[in-house]
Amino acid sequence: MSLKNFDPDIYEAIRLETERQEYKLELIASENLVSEEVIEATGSVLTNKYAEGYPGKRYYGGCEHVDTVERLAIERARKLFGCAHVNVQPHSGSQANMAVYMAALKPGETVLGMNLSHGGHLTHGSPVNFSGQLYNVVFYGVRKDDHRIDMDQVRGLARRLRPKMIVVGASAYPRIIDFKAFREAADEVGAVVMVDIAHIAGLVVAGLHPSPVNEAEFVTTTTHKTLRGPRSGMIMCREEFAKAVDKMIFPGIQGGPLMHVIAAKAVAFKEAMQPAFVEYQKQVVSNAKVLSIELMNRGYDLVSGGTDNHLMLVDLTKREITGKEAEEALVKAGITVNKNTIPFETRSPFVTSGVRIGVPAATTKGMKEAEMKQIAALIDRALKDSASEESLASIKNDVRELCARFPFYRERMTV
Ligand code: DSN
Repeated sequence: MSLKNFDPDIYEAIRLETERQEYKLELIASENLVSEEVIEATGSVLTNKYAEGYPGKRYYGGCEHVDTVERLAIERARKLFGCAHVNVQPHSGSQANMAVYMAALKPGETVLGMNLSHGGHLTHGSPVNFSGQLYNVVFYGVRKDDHRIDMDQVRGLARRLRPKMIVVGASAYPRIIDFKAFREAADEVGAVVMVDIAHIAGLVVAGLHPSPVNEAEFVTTTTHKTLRGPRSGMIMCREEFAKAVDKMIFPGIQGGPLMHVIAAKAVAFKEAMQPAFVEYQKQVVSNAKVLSIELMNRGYDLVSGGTDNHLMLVDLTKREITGKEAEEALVKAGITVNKNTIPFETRSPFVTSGVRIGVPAATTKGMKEAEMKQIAALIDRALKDSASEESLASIKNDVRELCARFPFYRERMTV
């Protein structure tokens, strides 16, 4: 029996979500659209298999084929990132980070992490997250004048507090991160470095952002953002930490690996090895640049005055609209973004003074510089006319027309 007949409610929700992804403009910086091949692997019978342990050393029989899958995923990831050891089992970025912390730190030890409201991440020490509850996390941030990471502050905190670990990486930072500078700051005080490249992993693979692999003991990532794989996580580390990391993922914090997702990661890594992937990432960077310039030309302030990567943060402080209102207006206009705190934020995280905009998904659909100019105009119209339901509905039609020119999951919609 098909899903459509057995469970029409779930079938319909999936169909509507496919339609949303097809006809709305996806500008959430952490999202992307995976290939049919990645979907096929994710939806495979590998979901049935228990494979606790690692290839060749499992706690269950019948693992010969999933061993092949996991070995390929590991081999491809090692080649792609040029790292010594890889664990492809983390179910998510959060679990990847948790495993590294628990492998390298004892509860209560001091860690430096980037302030969430300056662009950091929940798992880099936020008090509402396990990372902030288990460890003594002290935050560094960006400078007030140019919104670049304040390395003087990082060095100063490191010298004063002598942390065991410095966590590097961000979820809303539009500039290149200087991993070497963090390495030097850590070496001065004998700290280890963990870099979370979840947002920029695709750019790193394509050589469009420096790689932290030679600068950090640990590198973590999700696989579904610019890397364009299934929703999941991964850890890379130096050989000396391989055992500790593997033991912490399993049996430390996870049980059976999601072998269907590991297969999909392997497929995505193969895709990332193709020359077309580098071209895609170049287009991402170029699209972000054009969109940022077009927005600034329309009078919008961008945090740090622009972008070097796949995302930008619009600072709405001087406009009569909050991040929450902007998100709501844009969503009504068919443009999906998320409200976001900005550095030195004065509003609550539920309201915020910014919106984060990213181009990885739109670029995957084939949109280029010309479409970015169109998108800037659509965003501008929606923000200016946020109080008019009629205007927002008309922009939504224009967005639908734009998206209709870039079919991606069209065939799935007729299933
Ligand atoms: N929640 C992701 C993001 O949107 O950046 C990070 O985990």
